[in-house]
Amino acid sequence: MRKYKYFKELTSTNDYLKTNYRDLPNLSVVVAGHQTKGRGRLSREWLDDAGSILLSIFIKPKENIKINLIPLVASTVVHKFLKSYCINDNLKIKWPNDILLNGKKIAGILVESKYTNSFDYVVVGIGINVNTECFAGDLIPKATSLYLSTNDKYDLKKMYDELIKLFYEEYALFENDVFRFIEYNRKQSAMIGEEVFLDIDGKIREVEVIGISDGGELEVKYDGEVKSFSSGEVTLSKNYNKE
Ligand code: BT5
Repeated sequence: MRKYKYFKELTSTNDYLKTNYRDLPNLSVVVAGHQTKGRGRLSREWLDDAGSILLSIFIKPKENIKINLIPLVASTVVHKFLKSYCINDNLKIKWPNDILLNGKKIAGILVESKYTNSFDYVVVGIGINVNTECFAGDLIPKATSLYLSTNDKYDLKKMYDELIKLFYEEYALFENDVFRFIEYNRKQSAMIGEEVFLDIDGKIREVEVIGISDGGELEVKYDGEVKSFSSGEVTLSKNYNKE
């Protein structure tokens, strides 16, 4: 069984690792019962309750690692993990960091890194709605949980152990073979072949998603041209004005 540091409450598990990474061994994991400032990308909020999985993993990457592909490893892990709990449901990866269950968001991933002369850290944060019974406000139509989908409640501690074990296994594979993760993301993508709205520097454009590049970028077609975007650059949605 894997060891992790548990806190009843943190501002954010990602922030904890970003502050303390100097004192921690590679692949350290931190788990929180609740986050007071849980974050998504671009300063968005990540909300939780007592039924949420909230964890972050600290990676001190080896020299030759393709950092840009780590989000694809994380989405592969979370997708595989959840698939074992809802075999018959429609579970898809929305590039780069959302997992959608029957079209609604069940998990989000936030990968952050710091580079000085080499990478000081990559922090992979994962939030999964497990036993959450209901959502509030604008999350009602777009968020879901395992409980809401399967009507079962789950043992979070057991799930943390499984998820961390799976992450370690897949990350070890990634160090030798990145391509399987690109392929997995292509196969499980909710977006490839879809017309979606892309927020590019504050401008909304309707584009067709063509694929995911070997560098982990999203390839889209608009104005008759194919362009690639990295995860930091764009937000995409199936409906205008929604994330
Ligand atoms: C994400 O950002 O989806 C990444 C979320 C990562 C959360 C984990 S929890 C552990 C670690 N510590 C942190 O502080 N963060 C990580 P993004 O794609 O920007 O999506 C954020 C948006 O998702 C929000 O603006 C809401 O619309 C929506 N949202 C917030 N909480 C949600 C929830 N519990 N379930 C589904 N959607 C949610």
